[in-house]
Amino acid sequence: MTTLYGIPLSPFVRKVCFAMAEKNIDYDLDPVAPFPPHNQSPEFLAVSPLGKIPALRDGDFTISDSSVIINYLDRKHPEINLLPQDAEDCARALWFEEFADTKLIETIGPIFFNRIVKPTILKQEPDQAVIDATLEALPERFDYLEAQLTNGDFLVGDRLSLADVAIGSMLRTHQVAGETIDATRWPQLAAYYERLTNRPAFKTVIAAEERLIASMGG
Ligand SMILES: N[C@@H](CCC(=O)N[C@@H](CS)C(=O)NCC(=O)O)C(=O)O
Repeated sequence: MTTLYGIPLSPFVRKVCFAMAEKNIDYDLDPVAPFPPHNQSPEFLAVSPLGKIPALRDGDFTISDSSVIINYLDRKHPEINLLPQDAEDCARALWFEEFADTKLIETIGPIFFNRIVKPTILKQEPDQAVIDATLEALPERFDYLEAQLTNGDFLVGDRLSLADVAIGSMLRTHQVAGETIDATRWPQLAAYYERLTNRPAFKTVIAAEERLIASMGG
């Protein structure tokens, strides 16, 4: 039995959900929220020593961190691989994952946190100044991605890779935060996101997430 710990509203958890759906891996979701006391129980800390989501249990084996989890799953279930075999393609896929998990999160996470997490989960007022400053920084990141999307349907090579699940998950956070990619300014990026979210695996994850959002009243 494989268990994924975390709520898929987290872009890091969703990234693993996209990866597992694309790889046809069955799992149960244990919806641990990334706040005390939920992420501080001794049971959860044994699986995720930093108290962060996502974490994974696969039989007796446990491991945390979205990048590490996907790397593990790609070796354990290599039939549909997300890390390309070719060294250069693999490096580029890891680069886009890094870009998503460090740079995109900086300019999308605070919008999502203030618009969604604060009012619906933490029952706090959003900070509009933070939202405005973050929105100002985002176009530069989208310009970069737009310039990378010149070689076909995917960021790396001619099929889906880790790059797409990582970037796709952050773009989904942008959408959940109430934003849309301006197709007149970033036509490649808007079309790319649309293609990704029309994939059956992405659709399944997004539908489950929509149910979760509806249950939160958000
Ligand atoms: N590098 C980690 C980042 C995970 C992360 O930051 N998760 C957030 C939720 S989106 C979290 O658990 N935050 C709680 C905390 O930092 O205590 C990964 O890729 O899994």
